[in-house]
Amino acid sequence: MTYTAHLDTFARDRLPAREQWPEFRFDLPELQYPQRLNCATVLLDDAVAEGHGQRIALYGLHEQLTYAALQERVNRIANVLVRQLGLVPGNRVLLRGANSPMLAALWLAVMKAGGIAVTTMPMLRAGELAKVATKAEVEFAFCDAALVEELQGAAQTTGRLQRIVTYGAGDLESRLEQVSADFSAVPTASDDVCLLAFTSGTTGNPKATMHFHRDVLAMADVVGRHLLETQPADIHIGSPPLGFTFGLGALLVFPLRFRAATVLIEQVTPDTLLTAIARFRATCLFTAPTMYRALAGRVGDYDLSSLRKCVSAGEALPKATSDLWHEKTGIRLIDGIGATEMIHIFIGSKGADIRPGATGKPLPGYTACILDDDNRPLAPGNIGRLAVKGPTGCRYLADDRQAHYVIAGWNVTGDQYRLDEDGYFWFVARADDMIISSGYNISAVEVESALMQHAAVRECAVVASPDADRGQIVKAFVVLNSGQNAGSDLAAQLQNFVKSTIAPYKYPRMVEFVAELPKTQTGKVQRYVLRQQEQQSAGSGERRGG
Ligand code: 3UK
Repeated sequence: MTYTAHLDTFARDRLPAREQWPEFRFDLPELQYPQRLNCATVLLDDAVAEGHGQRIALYGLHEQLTYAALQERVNRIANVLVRQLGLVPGNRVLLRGANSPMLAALWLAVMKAGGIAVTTMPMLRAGELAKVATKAEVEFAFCDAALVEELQGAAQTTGRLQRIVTYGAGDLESRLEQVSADFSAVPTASDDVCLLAFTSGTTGNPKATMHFHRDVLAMADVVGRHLLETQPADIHIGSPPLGFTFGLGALLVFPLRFRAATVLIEQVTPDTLLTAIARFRATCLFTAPTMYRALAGRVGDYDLSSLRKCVSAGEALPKATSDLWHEKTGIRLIDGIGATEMIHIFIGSKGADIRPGATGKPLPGYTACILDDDNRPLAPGNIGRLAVKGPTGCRYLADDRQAHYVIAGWNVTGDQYRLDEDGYFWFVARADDMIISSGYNISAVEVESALMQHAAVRECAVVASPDADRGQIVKAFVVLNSGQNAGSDLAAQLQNFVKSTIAPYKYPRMVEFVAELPKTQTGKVQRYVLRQQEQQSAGSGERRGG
């Protein structure tokens, strides 16, 4: 029997069968973790023991916490969990709130108490929260008082979530005064589950990915150490919620692991983000490609001289966006592909190794290849399915879809990629976003990247629209920059522009101007929503030319 500190074996019992696990590799010396490992000890208690207690760990808009103050806060929350609420190691604790120092402390306290954090996006509604609470069999919840209504809705429909403690309006705060400031971390196993992260896919039944204490440290020891080279003087900042593993790593785990600081702001808009970068003198920025485009237009109004690194993830980074940001700030974006299943980024490049337009090379500790339809690795130059293995990987909680993501030990992300002769990986499309028009394979993203180079275009999404003659045709949904006139003249201009930028057969035969694009809560464009819309209007005979 392997070592575990979990008295509640819910998560362990729902891991996929061993033969369905991906192959895990721990080739680097920094990935050799001891059998007993609590990630909160390494992230927090060790930092204080090493003498960082008086340095700032977390900056928020309303408070800032040193490493010592954070440790005390975390200990008190852990005591509330264990002594007042009765948490047993292995119990699930749902966390709901906008990014803030308190939310970060709550997450660390769940780790320290040996619980399992069920992180959620602040925008989720009662119906979605109900699915999460049911699937994860959640016992406890900490919720920002301002967001509690939807959670109470979920509690009513599911009968779960009977112990919700709110913060921000005094409930948790007064409990913290009643308990001790000392708490020793529960001696969890490195392979005890500590995090259930739901995938951002919005279709149907959500998938919960399961991550161990060692996975939390592995993302820091690969991405923080090798891609970002995080140093104690760094100050991280950005937009992804802590409920998205992109944000959890970038805005909490990496900075603490390397004794740096992080800025956690609740309402992220281009202006609040730029204001906070200037105010806190942030050094390392994390956000998605569309936000970089929005920021680029306003950088002149702010002092961004503290910024040294900027990371883009979550969606393909068009070369035009990378070039625009470079032109405006002098900083070349670090692109990285990550996934909730892999917990964080596994392919990316930094500094002089960056090739704008390519995602990059596998990070130290990871290997990647392109598989053909028979799951054989393809030679460079061919388009196929991206497959990866390394220290982290996919384990869905009790879900048959494990067999789709893990194939012959590889994690298969659902992305079409191409490898070049120099070992760089180039994003082609999400497998579902390939358009087949008159027998030609056309990548939606390639057409979008071309459109985006046109000065009138703010954002766009390209999808297949059913067509009687060609099977499918390329259709572009375009959001214009202000001051542009939507109309058939501009549509024709954009079509010609694409024809002169990439192979003419790829041009969008239909262009529709829209005020905004449908997006997931992690900021990804929902091309499938537009695709469905096209299928429905084709079915009902309502077709508009363009
Ligand atoms: C797409 C990218 C091209 C790709 C994530 C960083 O996005 C994250 O996780 P999700 O589970 O989505 C995974 C899918 O998103 N994608 C992400 N990054 C890129 N496509 N270029 C990129 N740079 O389709 C992937 O399969 O929401 C990102 C860190 C942690 C994360 N969870």
